[in-house]
Amino acid sequence: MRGLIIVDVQNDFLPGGALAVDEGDQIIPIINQLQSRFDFIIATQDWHPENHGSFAANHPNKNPGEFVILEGVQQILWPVHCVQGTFGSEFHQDLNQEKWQAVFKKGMNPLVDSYSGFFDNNKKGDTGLSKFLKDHGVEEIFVCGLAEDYCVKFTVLDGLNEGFKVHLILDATKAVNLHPDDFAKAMIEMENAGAIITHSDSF
Ligand code: VGL
Ligand code: ZN
Repeated sequence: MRGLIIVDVQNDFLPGGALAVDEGDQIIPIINQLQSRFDFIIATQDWHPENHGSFAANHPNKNPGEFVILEGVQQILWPVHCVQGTFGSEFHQDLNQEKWQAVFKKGMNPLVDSYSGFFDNNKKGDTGLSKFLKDHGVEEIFVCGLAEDYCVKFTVLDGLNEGFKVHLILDATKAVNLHPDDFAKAMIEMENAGAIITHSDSF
């Protein structure tokens, strides 16, 4: 069976949000249309405690875009975003949630960031997504959402590692683009790892 994975379409990643992805809202109607073609849909949700180590505000004299070491691993710093229970952490109100089988929350451990919907960045914490998909007979996943160069990319790469056939839906994702070519670089990385790049009207 095939499944649709909607990554982090939350207010803080949309225009006006704390970590806004340019034109991120443009993918919402595309994702809603896509949902009508899937019987198995799950979403991921960035869900940080206030003291999360990826927030620049939690490190003295540090700004977003700078780096720290968290648990021995280099971590880029972000503005405070997707704090549990805040408006910014909610899914956008126009995103259809009716058919979702489950929501997988991530980023709760303050000591490690968690881009992928499967595992944290240290590959220690497991959200249970891989087992959930396998238990439901899902072998092929179609990934969309935000942001293409972070959470979408790492979800695609972990999905491939977990043995799924993975499609990235090109027109249903947008990048943060801290550097202007981040979108293209992430695309190449996913393709080289074995992802199939597709378009919402071509499958
Ligand atoms: C994300 C940066 C920090 C994402 C989440 O959803 O791509 N990016 N947290
Ligand atoms: Zn985050």
